[in-house]
Amino acid sequence: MELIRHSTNPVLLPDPTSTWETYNVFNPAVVYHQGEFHMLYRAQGLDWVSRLGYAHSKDGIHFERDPQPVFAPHSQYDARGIEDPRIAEINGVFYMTYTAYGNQPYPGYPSTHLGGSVTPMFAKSTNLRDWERIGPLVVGEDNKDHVLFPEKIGGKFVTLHRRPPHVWLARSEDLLSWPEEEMQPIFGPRPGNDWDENRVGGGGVPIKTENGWLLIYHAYDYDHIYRLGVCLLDLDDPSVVINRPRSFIIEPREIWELRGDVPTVIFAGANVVVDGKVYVYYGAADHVIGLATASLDDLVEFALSEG
Ligand code: BMA
Repeated sequence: MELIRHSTNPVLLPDPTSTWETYNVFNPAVVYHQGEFHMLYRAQGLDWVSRLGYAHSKDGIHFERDPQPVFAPHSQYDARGIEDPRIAEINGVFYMTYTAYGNQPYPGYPSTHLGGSVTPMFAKSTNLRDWERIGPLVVGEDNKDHVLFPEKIGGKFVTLHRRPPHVWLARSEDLLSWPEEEMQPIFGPRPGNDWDENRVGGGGVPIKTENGWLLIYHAYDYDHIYRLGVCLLDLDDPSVVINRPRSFIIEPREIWELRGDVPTVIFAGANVVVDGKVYVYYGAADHVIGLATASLDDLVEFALSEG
């Protein structure tokens, strides 16, 4: 099966009259709350630093944006940008996972070609506009694509994260301490399976279903084409992968997915379910935001299949 693109795409474009979202808007988090879709999206402007903008919508298609970003860098460890948010609501509090891109590596941080650092971070909010930083998952290693489950499991917060090239799971009592003994790899690239044979990373907040946690994840191949796929994780122990179909659910095809700031990228951190329909919002070519949907039943049926 494939996700169906909405006819009014892309749903969000850069704003050339702005200084902070001039060039790219992409990789959003979206939550559905009190009858509205709320989007926190990554924006790059004249200085190429990523900040998060806020937009909201009644129909999930036409979004109204705030004039200024709601979350911006504040230290040397995120000076180059706040990237790729995902938002889970747990007991009325919104928890955001995001990647802090710093201009200074932590001591011992593996050197990158750009000389900075990435840190998987947590923040929280009760109104989706004012965010308070909680702290990191880990520091000093290449780790991103972390996304919280929308409820505690076995009494603990559970997050997916990515130690290349695998998706890992981690557990915490309080979101502050993430013991290494509670971390484990749960799935990786599949050698020989063309579209997800190089790297994988978690997508939006896992969706709870009778058949398990439905996870939409991204992967790229040796041509650096980013696609989305699904898998099902055990409800009580999400480190157990119940099933993972062979094929993807969407790949770059439209011109705005094929060409942008980084070509051939579909990268999603948002999969909201409203009235049985899954709304997948994704960054396309690191330049604009697209929307594609599927019925939850169809996605689960596919997730249970060989695919
Ligand atoms: C990943 C992330 C995303 C980005 C993607 C494609 O590593 O950094 O922010 O969308 O690369 O460029």
